[in-house]
Amino acid sequence: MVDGEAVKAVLRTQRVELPSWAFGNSGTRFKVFAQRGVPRDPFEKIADAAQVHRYTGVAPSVALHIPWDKVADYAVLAAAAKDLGIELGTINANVFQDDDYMLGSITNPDPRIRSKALNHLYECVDVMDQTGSRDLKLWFSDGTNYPGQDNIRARQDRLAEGLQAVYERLGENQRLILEYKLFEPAFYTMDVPDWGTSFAHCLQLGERAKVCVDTGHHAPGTNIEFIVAFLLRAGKLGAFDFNSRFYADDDLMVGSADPFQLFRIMFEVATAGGFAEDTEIAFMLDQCHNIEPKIPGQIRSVMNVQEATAKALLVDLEVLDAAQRAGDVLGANAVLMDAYNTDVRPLLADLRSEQGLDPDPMAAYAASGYAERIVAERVGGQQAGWGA
Ligand code: RM4
Ligand code: MN
Repeated sequence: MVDGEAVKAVLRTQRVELPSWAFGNSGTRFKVFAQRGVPRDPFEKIADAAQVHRYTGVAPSVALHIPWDKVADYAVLAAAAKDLGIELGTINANVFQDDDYMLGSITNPDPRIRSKALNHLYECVDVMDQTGSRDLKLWFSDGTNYPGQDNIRARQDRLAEGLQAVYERLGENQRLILEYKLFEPAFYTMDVPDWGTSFAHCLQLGERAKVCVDTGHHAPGTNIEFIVAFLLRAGKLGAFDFNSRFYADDDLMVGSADPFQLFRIMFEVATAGGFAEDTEIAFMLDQCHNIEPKIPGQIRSVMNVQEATAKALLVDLEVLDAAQRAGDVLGANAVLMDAYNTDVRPLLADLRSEQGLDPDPMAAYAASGYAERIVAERVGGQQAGWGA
């Protein structure tokens, strides 16, 4: 039996980073539905993120997306976050929303556009210097739609060159986190389609370049926990972008489509020591709440991460190891399933009470009146979002 107190001790140190964009309006390519009370600027986004931390106690940072979260003075934004009890986290670059990037950003055949994209990435490093962020997370929409459209190998060369230039620009405590995605928006080739491509580029770059596993960025049926185990063994898992998917990059709430998969991923993290207090893994959410209210959507997501983590930590590793060594297939599998089938909600409720939090974060937020307040206060102005 795994000791519940030991599980709680680890859960107390767990940190989940929230995406600023989850608080803005979002939608599909067909329609963005506006919700009342949605933030109109980065300050209101961090205020909403602080609510999630207030009721969960494990979400003390928020990732920014530049230029969506562009402000005149990032020190002022960082100070505002601090006043709210949170901090600014990962900086996400955006080289996918400009007409110039139609044929790619740092892999574009046109050197002028490559240099424009690179300058944006440098700008993001400058922002990191002001916010004190450790990580620069890069996701490229670059790729091609048609066979023969561009030279696949030349695009890899340009990618390597661009990444190298940004990597050299980073300070010694800063990291480059390279995300991959199999398709969309490009439909024939993506320049960073899979973990292997990201891994190979990160290896070439050096120690401070790591892979980001976005759980929605794989082909259906991909064994994501295998990828996680492999990257952890190689010391190259830098971050998670958590979300759920049924079909493509659905960006639904983590743990909603396949909680068992999330458990299996967390189990690999646990066995590799990835929940240590000084973990190198950034546990982030990358989600959109198109039809559900955003702040409770984030609270629910953080709770789902906690539940999967608690179950993973409940796996009795000694008994599992003995069963594995004995070749006891069913016994070993039963150890995992016992942990997965444990209802960890009472344990998490206890933990929250011990931490001075409400045992039911969803109910506590609903009762707080915050949702009604932002609807009343946030009138006029332009709501945050990226439009359809
Ligand atoms: C991309 C990718 C990035 C995120 C953007 C909004 O699909 O997942 O991580 O920053 O979407
Ligand atoms: Mn992502």
